[in-house]
Amino acid sequence: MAMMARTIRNSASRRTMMMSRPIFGLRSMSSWWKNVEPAPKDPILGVTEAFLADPSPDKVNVGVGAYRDDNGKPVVLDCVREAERRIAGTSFMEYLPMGGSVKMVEETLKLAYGDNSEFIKDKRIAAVQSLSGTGACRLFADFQTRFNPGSQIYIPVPTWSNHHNIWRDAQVPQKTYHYYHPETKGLDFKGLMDDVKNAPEGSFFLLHACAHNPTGVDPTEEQWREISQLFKAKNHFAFFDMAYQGFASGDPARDAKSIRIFLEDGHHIGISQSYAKNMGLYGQRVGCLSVLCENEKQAVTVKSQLQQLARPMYSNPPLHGAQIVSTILGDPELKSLWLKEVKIMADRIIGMRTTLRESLEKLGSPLSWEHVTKQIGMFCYSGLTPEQVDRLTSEYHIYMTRNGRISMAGVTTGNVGYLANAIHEVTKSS
Ligand code: KET
Repeated sequence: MAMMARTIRNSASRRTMMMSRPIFGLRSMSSWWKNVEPAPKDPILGVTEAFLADPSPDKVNVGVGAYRDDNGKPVVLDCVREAERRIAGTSFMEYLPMGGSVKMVEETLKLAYGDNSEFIKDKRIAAVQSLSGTGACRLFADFQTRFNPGSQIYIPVPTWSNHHNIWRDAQVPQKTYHYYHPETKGLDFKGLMDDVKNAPEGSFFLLHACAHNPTGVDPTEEQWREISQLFKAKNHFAFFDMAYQGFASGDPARDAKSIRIFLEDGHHIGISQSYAKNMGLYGQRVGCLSVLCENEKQAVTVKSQLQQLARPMYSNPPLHGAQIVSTILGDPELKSLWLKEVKIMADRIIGMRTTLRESLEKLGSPLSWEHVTKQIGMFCYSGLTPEQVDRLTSEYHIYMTRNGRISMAGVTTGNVGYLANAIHEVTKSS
């Protein structure tokens, strides 16, 4: 009895003690995230946020690279609708393997390496389904840092802003190489070649396979050959980000030319592929990371490590988008419908480039807008300054990234005149 009383008294006094030192507990609970500062707005996706928040009926979004039809509406391709109809009956909800859909990956490799690629036949490619192009780049960056610790990545100036975030978060130090020449609004080929030459032997380089983002400037076939030769001489590793296959020429096979040149020259390359743009599967997050290896044995080993990286991050990739892709590419009829639809998207953009340039010229702009039609792919690197972009947004409700990049995929017959007029107004005195 006495012992029980003592126990009660003890636990009561312990409770009082805990209550009398709450400051420690409370303070730590309320200050878990005290040191967290607000993250800076993303230079691309932040533009979409600002656009959505603007109530103006005149507003135009030429920020993010997402294709719109001529009415400014997002597009679901007919081949995708048909693939979804075919999949609907199957209702398959199982996990995919860590490396994703084998069928989707097989078809995806053919697009990059070629239908009759000897590397595919010889099983020399380690490849996994990725969380779209971003996920493929990130998985590669993590692979690079794990198996080549201390190595750097050479990134073009300028580039897609997220490249910097991706390799930063993977703890890979970044170097840059010359790419764009602001005066000629074309490729700085000499600067690029010098940087490739001066980089330490065996460096990693990030290359845009086609339709360079944000400049819309690609090397010619001849220049790619020279770049490839110099990479060979320097023993550099080429990692190709191919987010816009089909958007440069309208033909995915032609757009893979840079990659095919490197393959012919015997490079062991890496490739990030994405179906966000060329199949309009933005939100499905379906893509592929591949690494060409010395032989089948090495490819099996490398793939096992890529899967090992994926497992603790997201375990395995999503299923539905992969099913759409493999249904389309695995059926000759659907595949040719897809190729037609890619060409329609690319051609609409090319048409809008001509109309935008002509509209600016008709308005009597004192500047040259030749680069609008010379550049290729989804973007026009307009040459507008950040201040001019700010004026476009505040005075005309036109939203684009502050580096002056116009997503031509958001330009339509309905808004091109308004856009040209606004650009003319903010540039005519410069
Ligand atoms: N690489 C490049 C060069 C690229 O422009 C993008 C997307 C991606 C990869 C990644 O796409 P994903 O959706 O992960 O397959 N660029 C557009 C969208 C974005 O910024 O996320 C853009 O530049 O607007």
